[in-house]
Amino acid sequence: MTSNETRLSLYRALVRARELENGIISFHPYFHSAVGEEAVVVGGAFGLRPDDVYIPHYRGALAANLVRGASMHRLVAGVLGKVTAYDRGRFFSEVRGRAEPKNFSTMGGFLGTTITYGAGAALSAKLRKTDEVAVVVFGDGCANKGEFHEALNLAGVLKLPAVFICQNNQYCISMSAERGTAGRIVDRAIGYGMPGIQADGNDVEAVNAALLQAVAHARAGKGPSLIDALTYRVSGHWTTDPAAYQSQENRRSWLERDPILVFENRLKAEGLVTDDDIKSVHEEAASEVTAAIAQAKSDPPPGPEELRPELVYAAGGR
Ligand SMILES: Cc1ncc(C[n+]2csc(CCOP(=O)(O)OP(=O)(O)O)c2C)c(N)n1
Ligand SMILES: [Mg+2]
Repeated sequence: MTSNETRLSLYRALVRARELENGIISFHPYFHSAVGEEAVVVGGAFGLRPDDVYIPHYRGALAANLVRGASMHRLVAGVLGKVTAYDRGRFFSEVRGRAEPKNFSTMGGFLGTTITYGAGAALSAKLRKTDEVAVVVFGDGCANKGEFHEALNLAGVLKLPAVFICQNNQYCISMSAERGTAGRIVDRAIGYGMPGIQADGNDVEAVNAALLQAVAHARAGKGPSLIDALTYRVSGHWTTDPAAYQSQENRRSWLERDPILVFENRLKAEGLVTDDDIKSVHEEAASEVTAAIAQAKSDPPPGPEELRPELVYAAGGR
């Protein structure tokens, strides 16, 4: 049974993720926003041990970094390509940056490949005879690539301590799941001999419960799991995409089940928070974001000395 204290920190993590997403959206024309999908991002990372490996989906990577303990300022500096970023501003992108030198993979632009990194990290944990778990999050579009099948087959055969989480927002750029995805992603778990969990991707507690169940399974040496966290991309593929190819009605109905509203309504109904508490959690997170953006904007860009490879490796960058 999760304590109310833990549930409230999960709530704060969810709001912090939303405020950070909104902060980046306010100035970034090509941000691949995870607004509306934070329950998968936060619920899929919350409660892991520091020595567990976490490999993010590119959409939501910043928020996942926060959950893993990264500095908000340094993450925003990464988006702006400033020298104070985790990678010292060498590759500016919204999805770079890491919490610590260990156990948080950065992203490449070649999607799908990270699913195999998840199997690889889990194989490493097993070969080193640890009880570490590797968690990898990827989109529904990525789940239709060869790497998904290779990674799940390997993990299934070798009973690797991996948790595969599909951030299923039902879109792959402009292609809807009806056009691009055969069957239900969760059902693919059977083919690879692992449990499949269908989670409500707009309910952070449901996603987190699925994560913790899958992690316990993996830690006990029972092998991998696949979590299909069903949500919806309520924004364009990136900030300035009007997403005219989406049905407005569909979008509206998912917006009514916004993950923040879902959790706030539950916490209020249980008497755990008041409207005033909610307001102050949002205000606190929003002012943290404003300060992080202001600080990162005034930071310097990397100088030519950053081109020296030995500095890059010393900084833990690539
Ligand atoms: C190997 C590869 N193919 C194509 C792309 C172009 N691309 C960028 S984002 C994206 C959509 C991915 O869809 P999904 O996995 O569902 O993630 P989402 O954007 O919905 O979060 C594509 C196809 C890419 N980056 N890498
Ligand atoms: Mg998608």
